[in-house]
Amino acid sequence: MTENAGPGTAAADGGTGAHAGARTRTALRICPLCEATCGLTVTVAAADGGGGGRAGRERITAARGDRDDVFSRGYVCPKGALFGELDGDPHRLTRPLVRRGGELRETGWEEAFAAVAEGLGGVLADGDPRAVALFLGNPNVHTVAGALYPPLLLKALRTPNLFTASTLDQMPKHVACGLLYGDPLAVPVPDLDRTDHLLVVGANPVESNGSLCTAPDFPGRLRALRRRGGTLTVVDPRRTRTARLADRHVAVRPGGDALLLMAMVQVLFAEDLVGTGPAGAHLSGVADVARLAADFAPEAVAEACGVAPEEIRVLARELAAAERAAVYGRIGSTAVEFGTLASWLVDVLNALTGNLDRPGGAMFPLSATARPPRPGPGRGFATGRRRSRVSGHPEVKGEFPAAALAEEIDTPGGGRVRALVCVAGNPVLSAPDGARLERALAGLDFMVSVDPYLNETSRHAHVVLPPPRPSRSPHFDFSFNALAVRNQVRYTRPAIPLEEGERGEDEILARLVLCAAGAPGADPASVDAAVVRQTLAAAVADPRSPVHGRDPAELEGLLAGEGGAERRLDLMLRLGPHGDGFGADPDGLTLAGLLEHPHGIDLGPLRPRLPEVLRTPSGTVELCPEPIAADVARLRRSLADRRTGPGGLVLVGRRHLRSNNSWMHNLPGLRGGANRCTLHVHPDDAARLGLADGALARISGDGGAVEAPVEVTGAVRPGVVSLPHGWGHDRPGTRTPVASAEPGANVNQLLDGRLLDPLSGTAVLNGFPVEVAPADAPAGPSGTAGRPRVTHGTRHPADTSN
Ligand SMILES: Nc1nc2c(c(=O)[nH]1)N[C@H]1C(S)=C(S)[C@@H](COP(=O)(O)OP(=O)(O)OC[C@H]3O[C@@H](n4cnc5c(=O)[nH]c(N)nc54)[C@H](O)[C@@H]3O)O[C@H]1N2
Ligand SMILES: Nc1nc2c(c(=O)[nH]1)N[C@H]1C(S)=C(S)[C@@H](COP(=O)(O)OP(=O)(O)OC[C@H]3O[C@@H](n4cnc5c(=O)[nH]c(N)nc54)[C@H](O)[C@@H]3O)O[C@H]1N2
Ligand code: SF4
Ligand SMILES: [Mo]
Repeated sequence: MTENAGPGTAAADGGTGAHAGARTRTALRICPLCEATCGLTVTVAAADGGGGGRAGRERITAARGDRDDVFSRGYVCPKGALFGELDGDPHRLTRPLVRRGGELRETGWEEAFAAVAEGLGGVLADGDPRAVALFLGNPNVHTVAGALYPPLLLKALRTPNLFTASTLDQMPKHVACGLLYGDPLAVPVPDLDRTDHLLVVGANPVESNGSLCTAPDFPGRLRALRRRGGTLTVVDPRRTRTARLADRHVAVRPGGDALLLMAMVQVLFAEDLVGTGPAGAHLSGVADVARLAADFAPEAVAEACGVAPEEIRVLARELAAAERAAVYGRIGSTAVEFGTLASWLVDVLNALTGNLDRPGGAMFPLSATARPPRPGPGRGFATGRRRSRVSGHPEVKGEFPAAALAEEIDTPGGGRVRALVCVAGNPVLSAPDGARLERALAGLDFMVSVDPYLNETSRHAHVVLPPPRPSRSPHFDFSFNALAVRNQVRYTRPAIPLEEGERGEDEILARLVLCAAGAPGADPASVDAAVVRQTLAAAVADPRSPVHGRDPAELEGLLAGEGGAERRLDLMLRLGPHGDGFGADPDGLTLAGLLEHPHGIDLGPLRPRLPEVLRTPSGTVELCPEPIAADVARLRRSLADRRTGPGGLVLVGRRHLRSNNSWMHNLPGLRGGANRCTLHVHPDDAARLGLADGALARISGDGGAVEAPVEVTGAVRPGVVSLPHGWGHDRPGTRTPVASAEPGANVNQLLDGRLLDPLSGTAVLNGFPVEVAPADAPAGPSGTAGRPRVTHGTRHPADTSN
């Protein structure tokens, strides 16, 4: 039996895309490329086309949607369809790189881990754990290893210096949910398939395929909503593809959402439209919210948020009138100046209109690997248990702002970060002021990157450890099942076994854990074994656990799975809310049972979960938490004091369907067309500023300046320009030639890292002030002279480092 043989996985296939006569088979693989988690059927062929079929030579020649997948039902997007190209990218690293004499050279794994043990060990030997920082990038939420090992790595490093992509993304939502529900991971999602009215705030799921809301074929689900007579409203300063599907598009002024949503709350109270519904019994602080919102009548906010008072009233009335409605916010509501307030208001609106925790509203999914709920009051959620060394940023969910990583490295003094472990991250492009971060990285005593590419960030590492191609990794959605619009569980084993000379990312990360723990020579399996033993010891001691009082050694013996990661998955499934409890519920989930269902197991529609999700001290949904109420003063100030650049311009980002953050620009099949790094400018602004379509514009911000071709389009609101992120592939020393051939500009160079949402430490990546001028024009009177000038195509100081 091949590794992932199962019904429908081992059949010979027509040989789509394979050489004539080549032996092919199909396999199942959940797509790891975005949060939609579509099931794919991939065609696997021997690369040499011969009959040898040596496992090490296999490759993916085609991918299509798995029609039998219980959740995605055959859906696939252009990225998923190109899974084979992505998987087979010849520029992926296949062997570790170690820096010797200033140059990164391919080595064997033992030599690479020895270099990590030495480099990391050298810094750790000084006895100050603060000297090592950990950066975790986005793909960690898309891999099994990224879910299972980073917490252990952090623990072994004992460092307070954790930085992740969350503070470039959704941290405001975690803070809002932490304060509201007592658990930052209790994030309600719109019950997409049953709602009658969806209000989308700052999300473009038709391009992004959805985020903090896992829903394969999000666009199809939006169309279905409209077909069943429901309505879709989109709040976005750009007329996006999602906005074009909508009944109503509200072109809010960037950063104005908190004002807009606050005014909607004011209208609900003023017009007596509040009706908290079934969740009402669990809410506290409703009257306090009314008091907070009182100053924010539509007339008071209209100018600042750019939405007419009457339109704000209509938005509130429609939300209140809908039988079942949900408000859903994403990047445009989080990575903004008032991200936590806006994220909080999204849930407040759901609660006040009776839509929190009811079918068709905003609901809490229940993942199969969730820890069993603990009813009753909890300890609540707080931030600021410690402060970052340089700027004194409060810790949030154990993290400091990604925007502060550079200063923690380049600012002298005790506790300075001297070594970095970077797992699946490219902060040089994804975080503010990459030029400064690059200079900082170049000065580290030691850096290790776990990354399949030699890119803008990993090029600074002393050791690069490449994970295998996704076809050779297993897939389970530890994160996204907890954000899915339907409860379901799916697991796919690697479609192709590891080649000789490859290491699974589980093994790579387990060995990093051992290096961090000062035991580099220990068996990586011991890392998983320790977790299993600790988890079982806690479970048998817990009176609420189905295994209370049982013998942990016996339970350990019952675990199935090939390797430590699978055994841990089995353990989590069996102790999870749908699990078999090691026999307590013979029909419950186990890994073995799940493997018998290669297309997944549907666990039904979302169900109301209040109050079991609550961990607040009061045991209620605390609708008006103190830190939020305090931040409203800042919101009030913004009514008078709007932040724009000299020409009245602010910049927002955008995503393209055939891209993903910084790391898919090296695939020819995903390049070109509209997926380009151009500056969208409204025709009025273009005329005013003398910007011709296709001409190069110079964009300046607090962190520097970049150049990009202008695309004049009515799709952006006047006063708003848009530049996508993840570009700027013009550094030397990378090994992504396709990306480098058309590098684009790094939008985050416009930021200096100081502009943050204070409650969450999240960088303001949308709605920040910029100045735009034709690239050949001299700097305007307001001038950017004296500021660092980093334009694409120009070598920065750090570029001389290798
Ligand atoms: N201006 C602006 N900036 C933004 C955003 C924005 O909207 N505007 N969006 C922000 C958001 S939402 C996010 S999530 C961040 C993302 O920030 P990052 O996570 O730092 O950036 P990515 O581009 O996702 O880089 C992921 C890295 O992981 C590597 N990788 C890919 N697959 C794997 C794998 O299987 N294993 C390992 N170990 N590595 C892998 C890639 O090669 C790449 O180096 O960017 C943020 N930056
Ligand atoms: N194809 C593709 N898919 C992706 C990604 C990708 O890079 N490409 N990245 C993945 C990641 S890491 C994430 S986090 C998700 C993000 O998922 P989404 O948030 O759905 O993605 P975006 O396309 O960035 O949508 C954000 C929208 O907010 C708008 N916006 C900007 N500022 C404001 C504002 O102040 N107010 C309002 N109301 N709107 C504003 C922007 O115009 C944009 O249309 O996508 C994921 N999926
Ligand atoms: S929407 Fe596309 S990229 Fe996202 S999981 Fe599905 S196939 Fe993959
Ligand atoms: Mo993200």
